[in-house]
Amino acid sequence: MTKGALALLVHGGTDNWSPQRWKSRFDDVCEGRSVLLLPDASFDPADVHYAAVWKPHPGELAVFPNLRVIFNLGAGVDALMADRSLPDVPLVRVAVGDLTARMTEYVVLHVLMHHRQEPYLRESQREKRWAPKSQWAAGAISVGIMGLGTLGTDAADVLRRLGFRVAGWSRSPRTIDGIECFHGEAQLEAFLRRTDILVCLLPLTPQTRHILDRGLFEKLNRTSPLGAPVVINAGRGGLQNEADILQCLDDGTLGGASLDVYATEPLPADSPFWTHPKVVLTPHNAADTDPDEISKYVAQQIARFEEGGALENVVDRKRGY
Ligand code: NDP
Ligand code: OXD
Repeated sequence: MTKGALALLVHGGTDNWSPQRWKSRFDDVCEGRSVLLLPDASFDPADVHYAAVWKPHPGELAVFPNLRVIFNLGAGVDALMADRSLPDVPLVRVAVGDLTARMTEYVVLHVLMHHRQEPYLRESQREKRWAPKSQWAAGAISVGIMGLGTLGTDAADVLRRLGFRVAGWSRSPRTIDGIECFHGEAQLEAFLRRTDILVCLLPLTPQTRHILDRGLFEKLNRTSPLGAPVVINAGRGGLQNEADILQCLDDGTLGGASLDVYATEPLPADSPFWTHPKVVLTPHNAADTDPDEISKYVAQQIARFEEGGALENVVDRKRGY
């Protein structure tokens, strides 16, 4: 019996997202199954049983009458959830050790960068200024992580082991060794009041859109050795009110920001973020998806599913993540 085809739809991203590269990885791991690289492949839509996608255009997935599973090739599914014509089949997202480790590297790098006053030290170097500032222990800094899911939990654990006082905020109650856990809107303010460095690893949903705004920044702690609080957003650009971030950096409500994601990507050339002295900017590559790892992850899930096993990391469409 011929195996149902897998349609591959990849739009945009770093060179890691080269569609040809994904096609060759999927060809390697999908033995006996045709892998159709869209939009160029010629095919009968009825043959497609699986779709592996990154940022498909709205409506692109609605054309397959026999689709069984959609695999998102990244962790965040906001682009898919915005597609009103998305077929009503299980939607699987990425939650694998490789991606998690990359995000933890990003979070630890940026927390340490602000904690160790790197922006100031690099500026001193450029100006040939020998001007050490007093240094403090990690234990003097409270890091607060919004989103205690796959990514937030791992980053929290590594930061805790580095000596930071770590708390996290989630939708439902969580218990994690050594991490102060807060949840729900009722506990958000208490979480913010104790936070010096805020890390955002939330998914973008109707509930979280623009959550990072002036009202939230004003509740962060201002009495740490850092002086003003710092925000690090590697979730999604839609989580942040960008005008508020800029104003809060300029009036001192925030002391610095590390941003990996933006309302518009690629970030427009005239965005003030590019040149703002208090912004450490990266181009949405905090944690890139690795085609080798993820093609294997998808192929294994399909094999298990076809043997009657359960799919892992299925998105709850009602929650939106
Ligand atoms: P998970 O689904 O595992 O975790 C999401 C966390 O956010 C959970 O703890 C969840 O709470 C919490 N959450 C969701 N909605 C709310 C809410 N309304 N209020 C409070 N907490 C909420 O996701 P991941 O950790 O795998 O990924 C998080 C996000 O990171 C992705 O959605 C994606 O946008 C982004 N990402 C960015 C990358 C980059 O390179 N910049 C790379 C990969 C991912 P609960 O535990 O109760 O469910
Ligand atoms: C993801 C991403 O969601 O790369 O995986 O942003």
